[in-house]
Parts: sequence; C-alpha cells; structure tokens
Amino acid sequence: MTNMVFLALVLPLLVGSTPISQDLFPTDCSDVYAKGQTLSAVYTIYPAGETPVQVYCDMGCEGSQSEDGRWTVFQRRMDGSVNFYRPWEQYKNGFGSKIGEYWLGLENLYQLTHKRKYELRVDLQDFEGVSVYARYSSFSVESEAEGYKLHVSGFINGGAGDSMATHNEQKFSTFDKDQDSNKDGNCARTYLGAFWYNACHHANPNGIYLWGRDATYFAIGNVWHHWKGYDTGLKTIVMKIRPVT
Ligand SMILES: [Ca+2]
Repeated sequence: MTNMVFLALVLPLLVGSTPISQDLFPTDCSDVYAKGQTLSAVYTIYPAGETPVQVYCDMGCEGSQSEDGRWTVFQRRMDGSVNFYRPWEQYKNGFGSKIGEYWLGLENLYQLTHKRKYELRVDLQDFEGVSVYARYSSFSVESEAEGYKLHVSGFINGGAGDSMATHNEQKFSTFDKDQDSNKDGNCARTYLGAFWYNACHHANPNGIYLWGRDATYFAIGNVWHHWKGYDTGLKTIVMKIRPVT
C-alpha cells in the first residue's frame, strides 16, 4: 500500500518537463514563470538552493508572452517609504517590503549570478510620468570575500543613458564599509547611499528619495546622472535581472 501511495505522490514529479529541483525550488522568477505563474506578484525563490527568499517578480504584461517578463526585481524605489541609508549587514541580507520598496540583498545577488548568466534592466520614471530604461546584456556580482564586486557590460540604451559604466568592476560600499575607489573619502557617507561606488558615482539608486528636483546637497538623491543629472531624484527606480537564454 505504501509503495502505491509513494508512486502516486512522486510519479507526477518524475514525469514533469522541468527538472525536479527547479520545479520545487525555483531559483529565480524565470523558473517561477516556467511553472505557469505569469502574474507579477511576490513569490518565493531559492537563490542558494534551500533557503526561501521572498521576491517581487515582474512578469510583464499579463498574457502577452512578451519579452518583458520573467524579471527578478532586486531593487525598487517608488514612494520614499523605506529608509535606504543602512549599514553593510542590511545590504548584505536585504531589507524593505517586497510589495513596495526593497533591496534583495547582495548575498542573494551573488548566489543567483554566479550560477547562471544574467542580464540587467534598470527602469526609471520621473515625476512627469516619463519612463526610460537602461539595459545590460551581462550582469554578475562576486562573493562577499571579493567585496561583492560588480560586473556589468553590454549597454543597450532605452533612453536613460549609461550611468552604470563607471560602476563596473567596483566593490559594494556602505557608510560602515568603505570599499570604493575614492582614496580620500567615503562615497556612501558623502552621497548618503550604498552602491558599487567608484570615486564616486553616476548613479545613486539607493540615495535619498528626493521627491523630484532638489539641489540643496550635491548628488545625494536617488539620481541617474545621464538622464536627469545630479539634482533630480526619480519617482521610480527598479533594478531587475533575468537569465540570458
Ligand atoms: Ca574610500
């Protein structure tokens, strides 16, 4: 009897078209999509194989089967509700609300991108409702031992301009962990954010939510230099990745 019950439970898994491990433990939102979940929402993924992580999946337009879906969102600003000026441990492990503003965590990014090849898309929207994007055909993050160093290349312009190029090959820095390329200063402290700072930035997605233009303090906002300059904070920033097929 127990054998029959066992077979009844396990056989559907064995004959499935996707590997069992991916079916039970989706690595990212593209795996979730492959299981038939095509609505944008919060799902559970397993970037490291065993530990569940909640994430917002941008599945694109409903039912369109378009190019636009299957994105795993790792950073999102949209209403200034979450404080992003946080220490290293928070950026390592993630913080915020998955239905709102959040940072997924550097360790999760490393776990995801060292196993598969990913592309990056950054969606930007200003307070006038204009939307642009920047896309990069290759995106990966090294381990904590390597400072979560960023590799980003293959820029495709969706109107935003390339504000990530200067951050390529940089380690991640927070106000309490200075790994930037500014020998005399601490970029995270100066620009009130946390990022793969060089000396210092063209993009500051984790800076202060400015609610539009504010030139009181230079470049401290959630800005994207090649689109709106250093004084205009964006209404929405979304950074998201998906495997390159
Ligand atoms: Ca420094």
